[in-house]
Amino acid sequence: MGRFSWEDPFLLDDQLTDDERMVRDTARAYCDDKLAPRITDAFAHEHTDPEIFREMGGLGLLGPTVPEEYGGVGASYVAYGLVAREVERIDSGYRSMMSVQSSLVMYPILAYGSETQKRRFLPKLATGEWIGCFGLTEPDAGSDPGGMMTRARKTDGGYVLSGSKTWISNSPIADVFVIWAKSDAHEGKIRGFVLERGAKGLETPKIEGKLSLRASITGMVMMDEVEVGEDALLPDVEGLKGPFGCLNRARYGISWGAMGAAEFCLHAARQYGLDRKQFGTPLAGRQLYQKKLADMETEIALGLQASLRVGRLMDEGRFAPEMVSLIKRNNVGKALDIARVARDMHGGNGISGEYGVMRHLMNLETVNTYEGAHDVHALILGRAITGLSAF
Ligand code: TGC
Ligand code: FAD
Repeated sequence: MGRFSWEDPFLLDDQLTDDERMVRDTARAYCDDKLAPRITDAFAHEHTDPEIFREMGGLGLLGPTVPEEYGGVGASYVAYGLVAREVERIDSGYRSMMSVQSSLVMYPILAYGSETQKRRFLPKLATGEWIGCFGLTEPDAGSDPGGMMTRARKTDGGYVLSGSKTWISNSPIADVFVIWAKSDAHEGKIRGFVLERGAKGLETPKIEGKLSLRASITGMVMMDEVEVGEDALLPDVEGLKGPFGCLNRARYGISWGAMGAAEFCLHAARQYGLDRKQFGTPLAGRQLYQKKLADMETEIALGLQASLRVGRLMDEGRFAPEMVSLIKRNNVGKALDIARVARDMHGGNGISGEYGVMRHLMNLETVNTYEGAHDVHALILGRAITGLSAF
């Protein structure tokens, strides 16, 4: 007879390698010691601490899949997912900071960059000395990034970029900007450019007053005739498959991260129900309360197994983007439901910052929208199932 642990129902821990467990334990210890004590205050005051990049970098948590020669630790995608799960167990905003740097900035430079670009940017991004951001979304091009207006115009020595990106994580504090633009030198096809802080005509105003993801700073990237050299172009990719190649990795990480947030909510609701007595007994002893815990436990167990499976396929080079759409959509949607139920199970206390469940709920509203909205992933799957595009 096997053992059953409510904290690890399918013995996920047994399915990891020693190296993966080590990365997971490093991330967990850091999150418990350094991130958990900061989050309530950071969220309340909408404060993003750039020092967090340095701390994560020092532990090898930024771009962990990047090879050692460029400053990474050469970890597996499963290890990367485990890091996302630990970080998002604390807060989706902290995971956002980490996953943008890793999957949306370091990955495109590694996968599509020149040797000079890799050597210039990756080591400093890996240590967190430099902070990166990823500019795809525009005011009039969100779910449909192919409708972007940002243009790169060819000049003698390079390009001039004009346009504006919005809802860009990290942008107000970023040093490095991976920007996607339509290039007139490439028949109007989408190309990637790496811009640096200080370029004339580059502004990054903060978007104020978010009610979600308040520990992660978000802004615009406004480009008014920003001149860059030829060496700013990412040479090895053209078309939407450039940004989507990055999004596949980030969305995969989010599928793990959302389960981390959901696990926090399950643990919090369980403990609250054990401690809180009404009608003479602990709430956790009531059937309705237990059903909610059982539903949470089930969805988390299934979601984590699915992410692990896709992570293994990614490490083997056998994943398909639709698999990532399936787990990103499902796990985030389920985490959002779980956070809402956990908030309800905390009664009035559930709305206070102290218990954290309402913060997770508000964060997961963003996670459900960014990196492909919930319904957009349904349409990606619908197209794969029927062969008909319903966008
Ligand atoms: P479609 O015709 O489907 O494809 C155009 C080209 O792109 C290729 N492609 C992919 N390649 C690799 N991986 C994928 N997942 C790919 N999806 C598409 C495709 O093969 C084709 O290549 P080619 O060579 O034939 O040209 O394009 P479409 O315009 O119909 O796209 C529709 C749709 C809905 C799939 C897509 O636009 C979409 O996914 N929209 C959602 C947009 C999105 O996810 N934006 C994210 C912005 S970044 C962000 O949110 C960061 S938040 C980070 C944080 O803080 O954590
Ligand atoms: P829209 O595309 O206008 O969608 C609105 C609604 O319409 C959604 O419910 C959607 O599902 C639905 N919809 C859209 N198309 C269809 C359709 N064909 N059929 C049916 N329904 C449809 N972007 C970046 O590039 N970099 C970042 O770092 C980044 N960080 C972000 C951080 C935060 C906090 C937020 C909120 C967003 C961030 N984004 C970033 C932008 C994010 O990716 C977009 O918000 C997302 O892609 C959705 O685009 P949109 O907001 O324009 O919504």
